[in-house]
Formats: sequence, C-alpha cells, structure tokens
Amino acid sequence: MTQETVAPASEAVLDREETISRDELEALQLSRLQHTVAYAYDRVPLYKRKFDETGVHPTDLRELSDLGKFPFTTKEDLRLEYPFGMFAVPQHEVARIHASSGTTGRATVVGYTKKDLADWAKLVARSLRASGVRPGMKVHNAYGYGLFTGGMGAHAGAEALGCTVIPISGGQTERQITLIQDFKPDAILATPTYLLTIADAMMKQGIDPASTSLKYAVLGAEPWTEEMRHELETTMNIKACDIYGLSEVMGPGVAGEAVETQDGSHIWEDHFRPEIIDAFDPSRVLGDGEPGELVFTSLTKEALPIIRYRTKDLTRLLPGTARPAHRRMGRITGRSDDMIILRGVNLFPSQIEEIALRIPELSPHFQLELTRPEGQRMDQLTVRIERRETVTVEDVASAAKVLQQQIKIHVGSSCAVDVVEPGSLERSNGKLRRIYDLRPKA
Ligand code: DLL
Repeated sequence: MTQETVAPASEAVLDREETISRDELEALQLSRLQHTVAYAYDRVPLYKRKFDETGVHPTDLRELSDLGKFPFTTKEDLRLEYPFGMFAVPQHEVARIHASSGTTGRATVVGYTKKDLADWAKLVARSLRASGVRPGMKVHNAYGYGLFTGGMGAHAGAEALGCTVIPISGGQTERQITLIQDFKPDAILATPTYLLTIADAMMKQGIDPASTSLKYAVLGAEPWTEEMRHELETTMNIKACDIYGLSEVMGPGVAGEAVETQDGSHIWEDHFRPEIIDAFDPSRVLGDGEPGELVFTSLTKEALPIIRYRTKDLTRLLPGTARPAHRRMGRITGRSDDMIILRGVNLFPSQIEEIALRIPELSPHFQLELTRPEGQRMDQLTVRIERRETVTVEDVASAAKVLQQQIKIHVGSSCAVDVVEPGSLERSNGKLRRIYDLRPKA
C-alpha cells in the first residue's frame, strides 16, 4: 500500500460530541457531573469524608455552577490514598494501572477500567485527528512507554484512529533517526524538547531535519511556547500541534489542538469539566479569559473518578473555535510549583524560552540555575544557553546582553547570561528539566 490510502486533512469525520452545540454539551455535562459526584461519594471513602466535612451532598449539584461548592482534590490526597485507595471499582475491574515517577514524593497511582481505556483511546484519537493525523498514516510514537501515561496512551489513541503505530518510546535518539528515515512516518508524537533533541541530532549527522517524511507533530507533556512551535515547524518542515493531559485526570488527550487554527488545545468537555481558580485564594472560581489555576472534574471515568483536581497548571479558558462548543485552554505559562521567585519577581522557564528564541544568535537549548553566592542574602539567576552553530563566539557577546536586557524589561529580573558552546547542555529525553536550584536548602 502507498501513501495514497491516507485521507487528506480536510476529510476528517468528527465525533458527534465534537459538533454539538454549547447548550447540548452543558446539558450532557450536568447529567454526567451529577452521576460522577454521586458515584464518587458512594464508592470512594475519601470523597465521602471530604464532602461530609464540607457539608455538601451530591444532591446539592443542581446546576453546573454548584460544582464550586464541592471540595478540591490534590496530589497529596492521591499520595495519602497510595496505592489504590482512590479506586472506585474492585481491583479485578481495573484493566490497567499507571503511576507518576514519584520523584517529588510518593508515586501517584491511577487506574482504568476497560471502558476508561476505550474512552481514553477515543479522546487521544480525537486529539490526533484534530492535529492533522489521519487513519492510515504511520505514527512514530516517541513518548515514553511504561508507567508514564504518555507512551501507551498515545499508542492506543493512534491505533484507535486507524494509524500504523511505531512504538519506539523515548531515548535512543540515533535509532529514532534511523527508523524515521527507513519507515518514513507521517507524524511524530513526542515532547517538544525531545523533538528538538531529535532535530539537533539529525543536523549533527548531516541530515536536514526538514527533509524527512514527517508532516505532523503532536507535542505535549511539558510547557512550550509559540516561539518553540515556530522553531520546530521551520527546522523540521512540519505542522506542530499541542496535546495536553495529566495522569490524575486521564493522561494525554484531555485536550488537543486543531491544526487548522493552531490556537490552543480544545478541552474535550464531554468528558471533563474545567474550572479556573485563583491559585492564592482557591475559593474564587474565575471567569473565562481570566488567568489562574486549572481544575478538572472527570465526567465519565469509572476506576478513578476525580472531583475538582487542582492541576497546578496556570492558564486561562478561551472560547471554542475549531470545535466551537469545547473551550480552549491558553498556553500553560507554567506550573505553580515550577515558579521561580527571584527577589520578589515571579518567573517561569517558558518566559525565558519566549525571549531567547527571538534572538537569532541563541539556540533553544538553555537551563536556569539558581544560586545564593557565599555571604549574600540575594538569590542569583544564571541563564545558561547555547549559541547557534551558525554564529561565532564574537557574535554572541551582544546577543547575551540583549537577552539580559529583554529579561529585565519583560520579566523584571536581573540575571547573568552565560552563552555556552553548542551541544554542551544536557539534551531532553522526554520532559526536560530546565531549573537547577542550587540554593542552600532552608
Ligand atoms: O504528561 C500526560 C501527557 C503525555 C500529556 C503526553 C501530553 C502528552 P503527567 O506526567 O501526569 O502526564 O504530567 C502532567 O505535564 O499537569 C502539565 O504540567 C504538563 N503538561 C502536560 N501536557 C502539557 C502541555 C502527562 N501540552 C503535567 N503543555 C501537567 C504544557 C503540559 N504542559
């Protein structure tokens, strides 16, 4: 079979829920929400305890705005209920388990029934299709396989869409390049920084990353900026779209971006009800357009219903465009726990990415180092960034100054900039660590 069997992007057949009206969608949300809160209350002791303590009962949920009366769920709740305390079904009904790496504490464990897995695959398929992927395409899946939801979640979605999946997982970059050249995939699924690693390694091998068979990339699992999209699209000659998700809510495919508009991921609101709250005063539910912390309630999940989960992701809700009934999320500026507070100024790595990538001499490879020099009470931020291969050491002296000034203007922080040699900073294998906090622990 040849490429001719692949349907052009315009011929996508959408799920019925993608095209329903906002009114119809909200009616569906309300009935599913009423079911979910009652189901969680009846089956998960933690929810019963929290609802009772707050003085709310599932019957109090009469309209969508009543959701604000219910208590939040946090990562800490999942940790306390480790491993299976949040499950709402007996273990033999749990078809699969995933877990977070547990690098910042006890792992958080999530479970799926067979129906949950089918819903998940359907939503990832919907997201991939929105991003330009079509049945019959070859999909190179470089999200990590294993307990992380990225690999297997993306895999099942691509299969459900009717693609040919190449389950390479993350890492072994040389091998990824060989397979991209030999198997000629149409689409790649990876974190944005890992795709950057692949492009970079291709250039080192003398391969033009724009010359491969790849046409689409569906990128997520970490914050990325419009500037990074531009970088990847131009170097690789692809269309790059966002996919968002988190394990506690489902995994990848909670939201996905449409290739025709490329204006932020549509949250699949037939399965998740989003809210934005004030991260500092969580009792305040904010209106559409206002920036704050994203909160999700699942509407259809069986094994792990999740009520008002505080994601810590900072963004805002925007009106639907390509899928008018489903609201979009703005780009995630960062996570509230990834925020650097430098001498009273809040700063996110994505702000540095945005600024650095507008300076032609500088590459997208950078790290942020936080130190407190001996005997000083002030913290110091150093932006360590690689110069582009194409420029000389002399060229970068002024680029470093520009970066420093732009950070001062747009972020409000003074910092040091250290321009380093191409290839000297650690490359991403998945989710890239940008911040190196070397300050003495309090
Ligand atoms: O990263 C799920 C996923 C896999 C999403 C593959 C997309 C693609 P977790 O490991 O639980 O799950 O991490 C979830 O990653 O709360 C965000 O902070 C961040 N994140 C995920 N997608 C995006 C995105 C997966 N598109 C956490 N943009 C989330 C920005 C993202 N941040």
